[in-house]
Amino acid sequence: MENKILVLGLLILSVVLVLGCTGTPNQENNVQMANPASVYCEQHNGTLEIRTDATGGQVGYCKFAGGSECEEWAYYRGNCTPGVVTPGIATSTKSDISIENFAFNPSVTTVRTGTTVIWTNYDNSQHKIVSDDGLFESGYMSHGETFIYTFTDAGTYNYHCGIHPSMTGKVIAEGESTAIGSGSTPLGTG
Ligand SMILES: [Cu+2]
Repeated sequence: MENKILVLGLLILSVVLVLGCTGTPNQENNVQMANPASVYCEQHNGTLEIRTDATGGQVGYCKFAGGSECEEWAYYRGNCTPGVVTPGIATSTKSDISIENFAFNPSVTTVRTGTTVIWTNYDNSQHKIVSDDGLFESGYMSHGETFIYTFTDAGTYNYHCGIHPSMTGKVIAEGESTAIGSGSTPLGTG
């Protein structure tokens, strides 16, 4: 008789334990609360991109129309600003120059100010883009490597290959300056 009560008791106990476990599911909070920096980024026409860093932490980056980006909190605090602002320009602001057969193609490129020029080395030989006036320098570019430079001010920019002096090219930038300087209009007021 005592044994039966004991068995019954154990049964009840185990049922209670099982119910106890399944009755309180581990509720995961999947609701992502937008943080102020993320909201700030999107209010200023940025595109938020969440990346996972080396330690597995998540870092938000705010990407801008000009192709530049800021870590979202740095942007929120004003420690980082978009690199290039191209107000009112909706069409392409990129221009490609290929390096092929020891020549820049096209050798003369005319762009609007604010255009990012992308050089790509299609040769197996290394090349090195060097601005004649020292404004920019690519370093050694191996096959398939690219170098980019954004021309924010109007002007004629001659450049050459730092390895092969016979290779020359020219970028002519036309239009108003798109450089961010002191006294420029504040970003994202609309
Ligand atoms: Cu070269």
